[in-house]
Amino acid sequence: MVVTRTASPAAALDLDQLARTAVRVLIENWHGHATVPSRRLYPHQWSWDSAFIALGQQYITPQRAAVELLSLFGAQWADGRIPHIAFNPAVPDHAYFPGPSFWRSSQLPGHPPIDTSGIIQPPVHAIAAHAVMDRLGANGRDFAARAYPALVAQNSYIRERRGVKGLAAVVHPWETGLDNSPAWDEPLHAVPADLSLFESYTRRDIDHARASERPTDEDYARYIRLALSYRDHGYDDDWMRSRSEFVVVDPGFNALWAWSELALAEIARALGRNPDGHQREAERITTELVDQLWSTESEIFLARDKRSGRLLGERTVAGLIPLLLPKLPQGVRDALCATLTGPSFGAGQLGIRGVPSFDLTDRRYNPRRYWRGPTWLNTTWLVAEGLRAHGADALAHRLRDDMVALVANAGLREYFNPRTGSGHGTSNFSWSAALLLHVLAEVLPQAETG
Ligand code: 2M8
Repeated sequence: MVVTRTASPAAALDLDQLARTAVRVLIENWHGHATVPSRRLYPHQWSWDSAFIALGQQYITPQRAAVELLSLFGAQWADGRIPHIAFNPAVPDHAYFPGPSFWRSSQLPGHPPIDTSGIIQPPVHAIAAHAVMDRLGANGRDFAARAYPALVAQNSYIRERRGVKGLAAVVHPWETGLDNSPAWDEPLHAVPADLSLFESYTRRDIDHARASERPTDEDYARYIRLALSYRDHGYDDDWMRSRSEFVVVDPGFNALWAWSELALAEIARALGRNPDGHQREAERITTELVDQLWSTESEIFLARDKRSGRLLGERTVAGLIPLLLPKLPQGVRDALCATLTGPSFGAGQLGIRGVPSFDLTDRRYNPRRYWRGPTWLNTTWLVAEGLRAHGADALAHRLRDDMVALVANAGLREYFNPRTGSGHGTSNFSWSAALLLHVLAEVLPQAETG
């Protein structure tokens, strides 16, 4: 990709150099059919990462972006779930924990041809598939014809196997993608933290990232316990929905499910199919989100703990993601924009870069610890897309400029301090590279590929 203009004359950033660095990271992290989020910390294919990554790969070659998505769909289970990790058989089991020997997917009847985890992640894949289909031009239809059935099966799984009162439940914090969010503290802390699990299992994440920027051992023990219980009940969703120690209805996950139905409507249309069912489904989920998860008092969407039935009070970036939905009532949309730009998130305000993952005014806000405060490029991009869907273009532009400035200042890090802009977590992180390319292509209309 060659980008020849600066985003802002004052900043005089070398955008061409930034784009070339991002391309290099995506090429280095590519393993022949898929891209690892990070070579050492996350050495396999992750589900929602691959969707964000495909949005950037399309500027290298759209064919590569198509392969990225199709290889993930190759790991889809017979019940339609797209697992959160597709393991690379060339990588040793101990390189990442929990690895293939923990999840034991190959012992299940009708298992996919490669080892996978058994939990899911937010369904952003249809959005990426729609973009890639368009980018492929004349070959887009063939790609869409292969992707569409996988995407429909993914959403059917979510509706039928994870449905709770018309919305979808997640049964593990990792399924939300915002693994360590303070929103999960209350339900997660009800799960016993059995540290003796570390006699049998070894964390690998803290070999590659600072422990102070990762979840605590207590929370990791809870993650292991929940995953073991799902595995040992044969990944049975009926059991999990009714009996798991963690069942949560997350506004981010559900908003992305609805948004993906809108993308599916576009793909269906391109394939000459009737898009109405997808459109109706998106509207239905939007209505349920507003009815069940909107908090008039907090002016943000909140997660609900299915076990207690209560809304969880934490204001996180997941509660802003429903901005993506075009049929949001105007009052909700306006209140959400006020929350986004107010003291809790400070978006667009002097001294704040991007959208912090957690409420700046909460005593648990931590600008360096994984999902407990830092700005991430994927969630910032999603909020910017939401603003654009509602015509708030100036703030959407500002958030995209923030993404570029964060990378220009700190590199392609996993996450960033919203106030100082310092980079944290792993380096050469694939979705940061991919979304940077995507934003540069959007911001700079004359961006060329080559
Ligand atoms: C993080 O999650 C993984 C577990 O899935 C981990 O901490 O080991 C999260 O940031 C998640 O959203 C992301 O998909 C994954 C890979 O980038 O890393």
